[in-house]
Amino acid sequence: MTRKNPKVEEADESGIEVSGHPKTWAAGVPGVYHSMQPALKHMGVGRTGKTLLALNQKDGFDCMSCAWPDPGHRKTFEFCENGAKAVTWEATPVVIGSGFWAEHPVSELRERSEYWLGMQGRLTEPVYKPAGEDHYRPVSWEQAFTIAADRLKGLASPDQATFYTSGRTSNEAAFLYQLFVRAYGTNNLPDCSNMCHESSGWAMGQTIGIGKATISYDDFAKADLIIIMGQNPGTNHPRMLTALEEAKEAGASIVAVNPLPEAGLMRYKNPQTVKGIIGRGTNLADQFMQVRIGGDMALLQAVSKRVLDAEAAAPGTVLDRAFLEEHCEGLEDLKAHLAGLDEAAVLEATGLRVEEIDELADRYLRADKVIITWAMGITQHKKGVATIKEIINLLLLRGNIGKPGAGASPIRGHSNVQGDRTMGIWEQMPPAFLDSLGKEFSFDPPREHGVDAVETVRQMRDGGIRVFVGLGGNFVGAISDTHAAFAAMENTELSVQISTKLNRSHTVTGAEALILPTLGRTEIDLQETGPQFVSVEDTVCAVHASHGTVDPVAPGLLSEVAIVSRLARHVLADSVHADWAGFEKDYDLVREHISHVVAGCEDYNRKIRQDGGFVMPNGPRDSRTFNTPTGKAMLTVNELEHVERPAGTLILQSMRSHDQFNTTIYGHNDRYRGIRKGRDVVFVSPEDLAELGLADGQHVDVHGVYADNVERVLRNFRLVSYPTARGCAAAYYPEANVLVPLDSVAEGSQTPVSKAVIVRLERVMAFVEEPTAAG
Ligand SMILES: Nc1nc2c(c(=O)[nH]1)N[C@H]1C(S)=C(S)[C@@H](COP(=O)(O)OP(=O)(O)OC[C@H]3O[C@@H](n4cnc5c(=O)[nH]c(N)nc54)[C@H](O)[C@@H]3O)O[C@H]1N2
Ligand SMILES: Nc1nc2c(c(=O)[nH]1)N[C@H]1C(S)=C(S)[C@@H](COP(=O)(O)OP(=O)(O)OC[C@H]3O[C@@H](n4cnc5c(=O)[nH]c(N)nc54)[C@H](O)[C@@H]3O)O[C@H]1N2
Ligand SMILES: [Mo]
Repeated sequence: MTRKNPKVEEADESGIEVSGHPKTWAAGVPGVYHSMQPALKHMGVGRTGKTLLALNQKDGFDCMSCAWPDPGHRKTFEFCENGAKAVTWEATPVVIGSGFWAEHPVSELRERSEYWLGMQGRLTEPVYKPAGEDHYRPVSWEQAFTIAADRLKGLASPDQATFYTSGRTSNEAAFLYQLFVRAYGTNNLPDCSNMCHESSGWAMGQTIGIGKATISYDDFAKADLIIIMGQNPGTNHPRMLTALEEAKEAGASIVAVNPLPEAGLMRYKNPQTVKGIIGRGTNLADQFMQVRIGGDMALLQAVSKRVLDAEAAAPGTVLDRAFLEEHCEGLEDLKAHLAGLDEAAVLEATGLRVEEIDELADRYLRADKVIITWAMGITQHKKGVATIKEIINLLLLRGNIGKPGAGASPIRGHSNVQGDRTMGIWEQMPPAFLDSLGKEFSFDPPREHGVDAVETVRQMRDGGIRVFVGLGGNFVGAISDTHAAFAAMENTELSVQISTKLNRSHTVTGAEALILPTLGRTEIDLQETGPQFVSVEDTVCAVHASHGTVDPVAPGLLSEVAIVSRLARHVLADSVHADWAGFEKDYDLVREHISHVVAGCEDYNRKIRQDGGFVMPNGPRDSRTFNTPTGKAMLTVNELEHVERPAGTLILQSMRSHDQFNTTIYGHNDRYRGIRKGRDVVFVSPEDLAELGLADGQHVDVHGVYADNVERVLRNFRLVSYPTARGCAAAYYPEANVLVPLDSVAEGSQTPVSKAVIVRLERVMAFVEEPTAAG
């Protein structure tokens, strides 16, 4: 039974409750308890059982909350609290009924919070907003495809359209989407990865020839040392804590590098074991390094320098000489460069003590097998690419790539963001891929690079891009410089969003707008030849099938594969040799093409049906082969630079609370950081508060400080005294996006610098304790 148009209260940000200190442990019994509650409440026992018990099981569906891999030995409850929230949010039987659109003008929806929008329930029918009107109205699928195809065909050049993808999209839908877009005539395929791990792809591509993790799941339990940098697994990859606990039990030590003492990094109570339920849990991090925001590059250089110094003191005993000679280039240049490292600059950049850095170097030297993992705290920086290159340098020095228990491991975000890239979702796919795509479908794919996410906003703003199509995601909600992004989107002629639920990008639109509702991953995807499954790739390159298990929330929903195929048919007719009508009936036909086009996916239909799927080939991991111009792994020289902070300012990072998935807000608590009933907070250390003459509980306007003098400000945020690194601050994403200038991007990858915004806090004296508009 579905329920329509529920009444949802906006949060009252004036009622924020702060406990004042971070939790020191994560998960445990409250984890399981918290996971089940929303599911039972929103879906009832039946739907809860059919979803949560199928989550990450071999014949069930892949969790959409993150790209963490499944262990070979799965448990009955192979999910975490936040996975359960993601499933509940999607599989909820609450739907948006037809009456909703007449009741709520777009101008009103625009003022609503992301929380309110998401809580309205699942989208169930295509809707269209004509130019000049303030309401969406239901239309038939045929009308919707005709409108979209007319506008796309009417553009002077295919490059006037852009086709965004968010990382939940399946391999099958992603493959068809990029085929459609390239057959239409453009490489304008920006994706969420541009805002996420793009820096990892760049740095790793240039140094080791592949932009993916060089480890597999089992390597964690074989490692001697695991260094976790710029990542908050307790909230964002909770099942990683189990792998870390197993690694510890097998003897590994763990170092966490983070400006915040994040709960999961400190201690973990495993909800799957008796010890976890009744005991103190496992102390995870053996060393916590409270680095200043943006200080990682300096830290890594300092550790590499200590490694080289140790080798100089006892030649032949420290470096992996055989590996370096056979497989690497650039050692002498790196040595020369690091010899001149300014240790005072390192201490300034990192905010750490010499002994702490020495301790990490010592741990690194004592370990034979080292894994370094990282996420947004590393990638979303101006020097993100260079910092990741320093991770690679450090690993290469002692041969920590391409041997068991060791490697470089970017921990991906969206559950299939890695697979989407493998399938060709990238504005710069290499010629070999384009050649084989063109050959398979008898056409000549465009060769010129397309636009990425930031460039999409620029070109929409400047009028070059006239049509925006989004396969999932919440583009204007997720990208930097919110107001600039809104204005850019509103400058287009048509925006089309293929979505499961309502979000900001449905309320800030082109002159005309379409919403095309789609099936989620939890749902049974029944087509003419029977129920279909899709496939996904996790952060360690394992590819496997995902089968929906609950009935679709509404009868008229189309799958992503069906929507893309039908849109392609309407736009392209039969201009490429592709059986668009056949694809949606039988996804095996799509996979057959994937077999021929995507390297590593040969014989896809067979391999995907193997127990547990298969693992993509990976040169560095499998055979220490490096697909670089020289065929060797590159040690690189990167000029040290750290984030400058003018007097009176702080460096602010934007991060996720425990109650959100990216722009989706499940609730207003951040349990592990002791925040309840609100999100408009800014975390600052007690010492900095004192220095700035401010105090916990006061309200401030947070001003971005940039040379372009555009006013970027978050109003009326509550100060929270919190043990973050000195000189640093933190606020939640997506709210903090307003502070990040569009042109503030990582060098090379163009990833918005979401983790280092220079801000000035201005006390709001006359804060009136009443609800702010729409939270
Ligand atoms: N429940 C849940 N799961 C998710 C998501 C979600 O929103 N909710 N999002 C998914 C996605 S798309 C992604 S990309 C991942 C994101 O996973 P994370 O990268 O863990 O996400 P963030 O909340 O951005 O956390 C960044 C972490 O880096 C630290 N940090 C910030 N700046 C620096 C720095 O300069 N140096 C260092 N060393 N650390 C720093 C922060 O304190 C924080 O712990 O999670 C995925 N999984
Ligand atoms: N300031 C700041 N900005 C950031 C970040 C940050 O840390 N700080 N992080 C960045 C990162 S890492 C990322 S990945 C991006 C995220 O950017 P996006 O991926 O664009 O954003 P999401 O919030 O994940 O998208 C959520 C929407 O996806 C739709 N959706 C959910 N499931 C499905 C599905 O199965 N199919 C389809 N078609 N639609 C679905 C729903 O409508 C939902 O509202 O944001 C980036 N922006
Ligand atoms: Mo991400």
